[in-house]
Amino acid sequence: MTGLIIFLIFLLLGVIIVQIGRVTELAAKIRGEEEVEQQNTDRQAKMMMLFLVVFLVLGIGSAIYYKDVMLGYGPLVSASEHGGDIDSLFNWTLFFTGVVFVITHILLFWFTYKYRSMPGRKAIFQPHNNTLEIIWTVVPAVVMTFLVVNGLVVWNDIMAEPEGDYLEIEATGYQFAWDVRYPGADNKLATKNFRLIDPATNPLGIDWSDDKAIDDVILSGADKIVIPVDTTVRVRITSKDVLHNFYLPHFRVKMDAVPGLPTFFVFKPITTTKEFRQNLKNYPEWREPYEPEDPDSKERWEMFDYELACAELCGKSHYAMKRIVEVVTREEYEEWINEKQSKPYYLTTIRGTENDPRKGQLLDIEKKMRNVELTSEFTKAMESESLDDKIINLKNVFYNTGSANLDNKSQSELDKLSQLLAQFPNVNAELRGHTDSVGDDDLNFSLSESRAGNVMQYLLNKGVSADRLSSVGFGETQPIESNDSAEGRESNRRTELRIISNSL
Ligand SMILES: [Cu+2]
Repeated sequence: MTGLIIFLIFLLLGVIIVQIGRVTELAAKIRGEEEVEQQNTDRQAKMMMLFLVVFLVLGIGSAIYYKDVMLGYGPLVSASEHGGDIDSLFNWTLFFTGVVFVITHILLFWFTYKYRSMPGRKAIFQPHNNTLEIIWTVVPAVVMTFLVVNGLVVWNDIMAEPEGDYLEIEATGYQFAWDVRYPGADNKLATKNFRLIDPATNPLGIDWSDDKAIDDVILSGADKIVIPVDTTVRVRITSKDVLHNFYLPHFRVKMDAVPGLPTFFVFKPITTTKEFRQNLKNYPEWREPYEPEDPDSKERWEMFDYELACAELCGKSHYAMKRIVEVVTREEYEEWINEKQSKPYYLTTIRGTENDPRKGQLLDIEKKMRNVELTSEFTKAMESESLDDKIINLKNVFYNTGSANLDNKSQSELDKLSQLLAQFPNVNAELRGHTDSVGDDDLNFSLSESRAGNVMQYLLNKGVSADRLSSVGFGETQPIESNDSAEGRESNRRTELRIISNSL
């Protein structure tokens, strides 16, 4: 309906213009061409002047009126360290081009008015003027040099490789999301190779044989990027399909994500999301309800978030690449990243699969994680009354196949266990061996017995006193899973520690 009305309005306007033209033509015939021509020229010259005034007043007025919604003005000050420099570049450029724009437009329209055609007035023909040529070459050259040199200085400053400590993360754009990678405890990102890309198991093409890959955190299709305040952040920016652009408007960060050509941007956030919201609160327009229809709506400042936007038209769902960027204190960041680092991508998705180059090894990070887990299982077993809790499955105790000899990999778990036993000298414990159902029952029974015995011997050698420990073998009599599958049998072949008494 609105479309139809707009169409009719334009149609009417067209008709009116045509009609005015006809009337003017008729009037010209009646009054004589020249006189009408002169009247037209006068009218148009005055209209030009009116246009100039309205245009300048509206243009400059709206810029001032809306300045608080523009980056760099009002509440939208830069949230990064270098952002102020970029804002100042913009302001210098705006100043020079603005001044020139206003002056040239006043002159342009004023001249069309002042030098409009008049009876008896003749234009001067001026083929060349050296002074004028020099002025309009030198002035722009000086201004341009100032702007370009200033821009280069700022650019080199911003694009310099960071000195000292920094956090490096990686953003990989694709239609239509971002995969974000954080380094693990080593603070280093693993190398990638596009030949290793596999949509199902390795969407980023990470080289799993690189030890730096073990603890990398991958947020696939990340809905949020969290970064610590007052920390230099270097973002590696890449793309897997078409051109994207990594744009953080509030931080004045903007860089193309180019397939096959890694780019980067270094910046330092200086305002946390919470601080930024508090600042917005000082502006009345930000205190309006976020959902005007909803009486319980929060105010706009409360809903504010920094955003990551793709600033390159990359396809039909280009808009869907918008993400939240949260700047938090260092403590909050530590908490967040520790939680993510507790389940790195490699350990949760690649470990033990055919793509795992470290099959059969026990990794340092796994030992560390197991030590933490074992400690908590051990303390729980001491405090709990339930028999289930009192029995701890010694997950990382392994034997050579078909023999009772301990595999070297078991060392870490058993050393931790002996430490715990030393730390809690009132705890007595029983070691319990189990096998799967394959093979002769009696042999399994004696195998389980000697395996438990070997574990006990290891602990005794570590200095645990003999009167605190005992060992027993159960053979295949106590399966915890079905013996029909290989995984089930693997779970059934196990050694346990049962806390017997905690005579405090
Ligand atoms: Cu995009």
